[in-house]
Amino acid sequence: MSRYLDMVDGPAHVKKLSPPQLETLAGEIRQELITGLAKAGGHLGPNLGVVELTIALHHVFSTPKDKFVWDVSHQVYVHKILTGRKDRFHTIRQTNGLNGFALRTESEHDCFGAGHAGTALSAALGMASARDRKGTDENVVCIFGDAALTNGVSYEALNNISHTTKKFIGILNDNEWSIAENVGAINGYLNKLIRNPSYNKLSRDFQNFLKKLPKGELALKLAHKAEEGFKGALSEVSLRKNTPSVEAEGRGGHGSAILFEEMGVRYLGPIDGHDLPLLISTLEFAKSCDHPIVIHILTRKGKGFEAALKSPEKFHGLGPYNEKTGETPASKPGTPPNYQDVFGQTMVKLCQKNNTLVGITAAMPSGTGLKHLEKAMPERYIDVGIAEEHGVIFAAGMATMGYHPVVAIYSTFLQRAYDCIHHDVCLQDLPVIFCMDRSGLSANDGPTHHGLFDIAYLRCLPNVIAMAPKDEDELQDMMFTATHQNHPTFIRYPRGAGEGVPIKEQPKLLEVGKAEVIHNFASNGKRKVALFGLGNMCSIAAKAAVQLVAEGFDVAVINPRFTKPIDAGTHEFYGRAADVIVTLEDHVLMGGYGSTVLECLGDKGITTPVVRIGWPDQFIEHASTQDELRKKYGLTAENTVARVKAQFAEAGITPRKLAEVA
Ligand SMILES: Cc1ncc(C[n+]2csc(CCOP(=O)(O)OP(=O)(O)O)c2C)c(N)n1
Repeated sequence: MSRYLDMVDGPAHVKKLSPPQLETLAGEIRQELITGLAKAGGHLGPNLGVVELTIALHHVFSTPKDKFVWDVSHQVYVHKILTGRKDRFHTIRQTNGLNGFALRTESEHDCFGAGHAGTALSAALGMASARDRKGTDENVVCIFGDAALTNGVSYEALNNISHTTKKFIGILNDNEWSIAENVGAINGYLNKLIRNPSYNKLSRDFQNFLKKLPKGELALKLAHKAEEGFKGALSEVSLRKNTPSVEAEGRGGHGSAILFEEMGVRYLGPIDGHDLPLLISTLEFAKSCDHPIVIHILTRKGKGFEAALKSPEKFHGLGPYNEKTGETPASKPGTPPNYQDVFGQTMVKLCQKNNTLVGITAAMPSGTGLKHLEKAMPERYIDVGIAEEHGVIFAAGMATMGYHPVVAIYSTFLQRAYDCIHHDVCLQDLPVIFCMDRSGLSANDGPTHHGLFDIAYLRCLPNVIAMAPKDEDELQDMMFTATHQNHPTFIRYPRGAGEGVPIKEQPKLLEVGKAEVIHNFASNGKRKVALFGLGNMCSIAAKAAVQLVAEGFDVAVINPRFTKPIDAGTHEFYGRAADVIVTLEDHVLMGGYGSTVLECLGDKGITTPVVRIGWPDQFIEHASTQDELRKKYGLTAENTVARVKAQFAEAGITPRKLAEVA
């Protein structure tokens, strides 16, 4: 039997369907999401939660003229399906496939790209302001989650709305969850809005609006009916919430002021975000408003898939799963532990011996591995919400009081807090430890999530100690070493599994600024190549070394360990001893570790050629695997060998002559 979904190629088709047909379409889309993502994974839970909302948005508004701005934009899969990308949906997050986030270059219906949280309200307000200045009439709709309200930027935008425009539509998609459970006072506040009967009814002007519609009385009846049904759902939602509500008296006359209204933005809600007719009427109303409005909708992450409803955190974003049961494949026996787990377990180990340590996450307990600390020593675990700037300054404050905070934030998200690192931590030379997971590629996510810039953005700051472990055991040593420093200390390590080395029971202290020579020259009269493999590139360097030795070179392999301060002595020694230096880094070449080496050698007047292997000066796309991208951009042992040989060839040293030297 053919599906409505098969007939929907664009938003115009969504407009033609009646409410019952749209309900059927919603069911079909849910199924498409569940089956379409099973093979390669993706953000299933958040997208199952916004099926009705996205359909209603496309039913009421007209993209690309109207603008939908999605916060984070991990929940745009349904939007992609409805805007001409249905046939490619099964390619999402894979090589040459659809990106997992909104992407301006992918579709004219994606008016603003994202991947980081908290940007949507500002971007949408910018669009509304531009529209007003131009005198055009597009609608700008901003869809943001409850967790976006843990992020400071969102409030900066809210603070500006009523002074900027009269036409602005915000949709607060409240499902109670960030990736993990949402945290902080705002969570309790939203809970209070949901529970408070004064808000749980249709506002008078909304009722008047409905009455004026053709078949308005019927629409009103439907809305009331939906409201009744919704109240049943509400008590269920309220029971699920275990956070205390905010009980302080506010100025709004209901025990608390409505935050949005106090900021000059009309508040409507909460609305059942799965009730299509009610959503459509509400959006029509919002469209007709001549004042900024926020509609608070309640949705359930994972709706329509039992396993996802049961485990919202797991199904926020995941790899392949069984489309019937939701089960995920067990990792293959012998798979080394993930860096994030080694980090989390080491935190527990270190915290048990050192009372000054605390672990801070910005809404990523699982992703960073800090959940291990949360479980073992909850009193030493702090989740600040999606608030990287606050988290870093908060850590700086703790450091002034004798604590040694460990801030666990992905490399890419730490970019948010750059000024805080500079102004609050480094300038005051405070002993905050930064553990930056996902330094390197986050292949399926793509350019918003690759952590390829941190060496460059940190190495220009005074007082910084920055390092990168070659394996999971060295991560432990580096964390231990960091706890002995009285300066800002940064450790970058990649996503995913470690190298499979044994992890010592007790970590050891490393000498700051000292590289590790893994394999020295044989001094056998052959051409000398010194390979400096930073972090996870050390194992690639070791592989390249084997091939280069087979090709007749004398090869040294060095693990630089520190990008700041770099080991000037060791670099100078090899700079003078080797015929060619090679640096390998999982980072952009511009300003990265290889640049540091060039500067170091240049300062000493050493002119030995330096072959730099790393990421080029461009944003790297997403792909199915890290290996595919490494191959494409030459971050491989094979390319290292080829580059070394090319370097000698350029200097007029042919393989024959090489053999002669040997
Ligand atoms: C600056 C930043 N920090 C952390 C993240 C990781 N992250 C992605 S989605 C998400 C939670 C989003 O929750 P919400 O906005 O409520 O949307 P939901 O998934 O619940 O629909 C987080 C913390 C991010 N994308 N950006």
